[in-house]
Amino acid sequence: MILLMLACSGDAVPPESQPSDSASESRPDSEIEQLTGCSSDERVTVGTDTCVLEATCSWSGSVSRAYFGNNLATGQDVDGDGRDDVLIGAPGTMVYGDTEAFSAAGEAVLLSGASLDGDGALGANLLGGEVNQYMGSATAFVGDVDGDGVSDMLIGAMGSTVGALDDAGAAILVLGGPGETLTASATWTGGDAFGRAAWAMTGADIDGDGLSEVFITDGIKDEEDDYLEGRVHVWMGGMHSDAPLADADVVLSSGASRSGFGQAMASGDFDGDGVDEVAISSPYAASYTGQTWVVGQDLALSFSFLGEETYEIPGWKLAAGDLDGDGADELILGAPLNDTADDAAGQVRVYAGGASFFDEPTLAGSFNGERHDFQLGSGLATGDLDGDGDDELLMGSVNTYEGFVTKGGRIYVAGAEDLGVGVSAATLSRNVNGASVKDYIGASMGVGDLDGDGTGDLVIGAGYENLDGAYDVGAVHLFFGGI
Ligand SMILES: [Ca+2]
Ligand SMILES: [Ca+2]
Ligand SMILES: [Ca+2]
Ligand SMILES: [Ca+2]
Repeated sequence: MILLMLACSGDAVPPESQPSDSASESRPDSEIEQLTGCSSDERVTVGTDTCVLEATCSWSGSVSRAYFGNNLATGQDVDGDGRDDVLIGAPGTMVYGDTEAFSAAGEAVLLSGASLDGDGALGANLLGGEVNQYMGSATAFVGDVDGDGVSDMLIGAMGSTVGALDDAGAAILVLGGPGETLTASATWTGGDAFGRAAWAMTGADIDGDGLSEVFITDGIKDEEDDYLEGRVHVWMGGMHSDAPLADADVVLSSGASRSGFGQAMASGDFDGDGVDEVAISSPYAASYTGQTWVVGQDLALSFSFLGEETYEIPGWKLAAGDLDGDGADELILGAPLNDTADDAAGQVRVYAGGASFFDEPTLAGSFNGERHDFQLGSGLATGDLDGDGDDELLMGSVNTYEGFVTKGGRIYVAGAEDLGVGVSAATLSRNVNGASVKDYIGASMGVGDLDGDGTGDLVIGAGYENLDGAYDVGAVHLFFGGI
């Protein structure tokens, strides 16, 4: 354990002992000893320079490049037992059929919060069924779509073949409830090769009828990996069946070419009227200054605001949370290439929620990355980690370096007491560091009350973590709340 902690601290491990991109796998995948749940009775919380490997509970993928935890969803109860759960995407997972194996068919797997009462075993899953389908390329908990009182979920499969179109992608609605498997209730399919359906997904009840609307992005990138205009498809709450995404109840597009509309989305009640809105980013709009839209019940693209500087990619990630406890959610925007502190040190900006939100967004605070190329804002999440009723803000910085550990990644925790304009992330007293070179932690994380004690628990996805010498197996680590 001491050696592992040294790897996290980053100054005692010579570079030749760290894996590199070009090295071949040193052992076959079948020998990977997976991390499978809670290994300790000690409930570890996040402090200063906490190592991700100190987590009380950890899970991992099963093969090299499974990218287990590359994305995850939490903060809602989707199996109906009263405890929050975690849906983990592992889009590179190898899936074994009766006669053949499908590489990168992918998987989404549910961790029921209640399983932590036992050994923390993973539960129901949904497996891909074709090579490079990337099931679990995105995951979202979307609230109660069908009105049975249980939250529902969306699973993206970016590489799904649709008709003759490779890589058209699909978004799969799985209704919540108890069960041994995750079963598709409706599959919404993309219509463009390389359209990459389900790039981003969220759910929110924007008309206040008690049923969640779902928002699904596609058309973000072309075959050259260049950004396109992007589209956001909205299905109103209720029962749904299989359909092309193009047949959604409403299709939003900003009309700005190569703007990346829908790169990220976040749902929250920004004006505090008790009904949710949805924020949608266009990080490349307005000549690379970026534009963030917020839509309400009428789904009109009538409100937006611009970024602060060109090429900062504002809205690469978005989040919503009530940091100050006034009943309205703040809108939080990550601009990982912002240069305020240093080149691409990155910045996270917090816009105050409240009755005047739609008059003009007011900056309630901003955090700057510590150093050159740290890319603060490459991941965002919110949740109440200390149980005081107000949300904490979690900010990822995927490109940190610490001693010889380059690109290990770091997650900073900030509370309302830390809010100010131009605060350096270096001054924050709670953070979690990636374990080793190119773990890139900070892109994937969330907060859910998994153990039911009333405080949120921090769930960290480390999709690029190595295990047993195998590369990018990926892992998910749990730190209990109650700081
Ligand atoms: Ca549950
Ligand atoms: Ca439901
Ligand atoms: Ca609704
Ligand atoms: Ca509202």
